[in-house]
Amino acid sequence: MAIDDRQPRLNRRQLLGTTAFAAAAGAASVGGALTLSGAMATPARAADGLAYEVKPGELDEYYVFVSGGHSGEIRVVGMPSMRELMRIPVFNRCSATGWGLTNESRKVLTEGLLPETIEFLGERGGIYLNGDLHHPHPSFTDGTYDGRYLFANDKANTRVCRIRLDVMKCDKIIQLPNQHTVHGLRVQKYPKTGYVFCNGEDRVPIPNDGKVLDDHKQYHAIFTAVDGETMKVAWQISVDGNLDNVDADYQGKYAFATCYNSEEGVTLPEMMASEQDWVVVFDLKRIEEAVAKGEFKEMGGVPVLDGRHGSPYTRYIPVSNSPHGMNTAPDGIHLVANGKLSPTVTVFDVRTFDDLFADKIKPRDTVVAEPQLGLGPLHTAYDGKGNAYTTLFIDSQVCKWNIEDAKRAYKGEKVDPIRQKLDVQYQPGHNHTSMGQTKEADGKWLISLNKFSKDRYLNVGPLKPENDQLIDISGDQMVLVHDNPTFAEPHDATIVHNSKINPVSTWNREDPFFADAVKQAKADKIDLLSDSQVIRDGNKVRVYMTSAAPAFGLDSFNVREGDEVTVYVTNIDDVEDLTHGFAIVNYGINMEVGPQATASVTFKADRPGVWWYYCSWFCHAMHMEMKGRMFVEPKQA
Ligand code: RUQ
Ligand code: CUA
Repeated sequence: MAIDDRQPRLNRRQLLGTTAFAAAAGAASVGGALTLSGAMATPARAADGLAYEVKPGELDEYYVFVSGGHSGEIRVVGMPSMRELMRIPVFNRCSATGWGLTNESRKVLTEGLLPETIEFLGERGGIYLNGDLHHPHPSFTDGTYDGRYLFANDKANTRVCRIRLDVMKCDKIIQLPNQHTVHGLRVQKYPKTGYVFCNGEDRVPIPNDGKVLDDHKQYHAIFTAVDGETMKVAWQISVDGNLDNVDADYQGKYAFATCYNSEEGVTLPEMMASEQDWVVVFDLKRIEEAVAKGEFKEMGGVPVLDGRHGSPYTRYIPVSNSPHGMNTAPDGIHLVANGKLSPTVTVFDVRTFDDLFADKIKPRDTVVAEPQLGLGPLHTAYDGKGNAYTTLFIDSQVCKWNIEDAKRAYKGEKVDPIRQKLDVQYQPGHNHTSMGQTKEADGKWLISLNKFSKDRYLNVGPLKPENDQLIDISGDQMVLVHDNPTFAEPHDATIVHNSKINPVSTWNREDPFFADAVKQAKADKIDLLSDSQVIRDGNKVRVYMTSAAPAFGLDSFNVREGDEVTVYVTNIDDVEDLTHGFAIVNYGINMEVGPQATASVTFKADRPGVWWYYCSWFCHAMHMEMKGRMFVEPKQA
């Protein structure tokens, strides 16, 4: 159905009449409801709204770290311009930077894999080619971002990564044992990160070696705490149900996760059978004490506790069927579990959790509000002024509501907590406010990460982009100011004030990222900053060369067919933004070599002949001339 934006459109509610009918339509066919959920006339921008145009040469006020979804990467976006500033390859391979090809990146991609995965990937090139990155979250100190690291999950291959924010490169990836997928990921906010909390979504037998197959009573879901400093698993705990999203408090005492499939079924009807699922709360101190006292089973080389019903380490709080997002408010008190299949969100007061664990109150006594917001609440963001913003997936709206009013209504007062509903285009998942996941929420901006863009952009074929929208929340009313297409696909994002992040412009020669290359050069008595030389070591050949615009240290080098060749390129330019690349024609090789960095790549010289190598970054007026030849001498017959 073609939509003509110049024609006034029917509001879906006017068309469908009742919410119940809309619910039925939404449940029966999201796609059907979608075509009707067009934008109402975009409200004029409030006269006192925030400036969102960032003029040429001006800098954005915020960094946004946006999940690249099943592209496997992180994207760094400036806000409010929403310009994409950089991509950080993580779980994917990257043709531009050589991520997945260079020795430095392959070390990151392989050193944290489980032994059985290394075996499994043996004939598959040794690395996973895909990842599904959902939740990027920066490290905290004292309830706010400290600019050290960004952590994220790979749902597809059960991995957790760490990105160094000083160089904006991934420096660690680990794969979690016992667990099957990592979905929700959040970090400890206080006193610091600390733990990275990883929700195991799917339930499988442990060990998952084929002895148990269809007997799903023997499946387990696992919650993992990774130590963000060492990137090692600190502990794991088994739970009932499938874990979805997670968050942590501002006190450093609890983590909490939404669970669906309390039925522990394996088919859709089984998973949806019961009216209620739950939020599971983890008592971090009790878990740490138990680990310290050795009260765990070691499985897959890590301590695993039993956190299922009746465990001293967990409490299960019933909420409506299939809750999704879990979001801690910047006030340090309230947490919201988002209903997804229920039109409600459930608000907890974290101060009640001590009594809950002391068994002085019942699980539902922790609930202080449960406002009904609309259809398909998925995630909630906050402005630090007492208001919450919840995405309504089925309604294609953001609902702004007031936490105190929701609490009063829960107590029976006649107040409506809902402040405004704004149409977004379309089907929002996550949403985020500026600094809103810290105690420094500033209430200026909201982004709505929408799963569908439909008619918002020029048609690019059957696969449409997703749509990130920027909303000014500084005034009483939310005002939509910008649309921004994104590629598969926006899940989650974190909005960080630019004062928190301080990246370097050139690499430090002592950087651990290429320490192996420096060590090897030292063993070969090579000074990487000045020497360009070929070292032969049996059929292993190490080619060292500098790169300084517009020339490599070697015009040519010789190897023999069948040699295992490692080329180390050191960019000795000490100039901001002077990156070189190193590509070998028809050998499938290209890599980034940043200013003052060393990068290396290893390959088999199995094609005799003349092979030009060239610089792939346009670095100089004579960039085209920055090249040389690799001579591969044929084997003597
Ligand atoms: S989840 S759309 Cu993967 Cu973050 Cu909610
Ligand atoms: Cu160096 Cu182009």
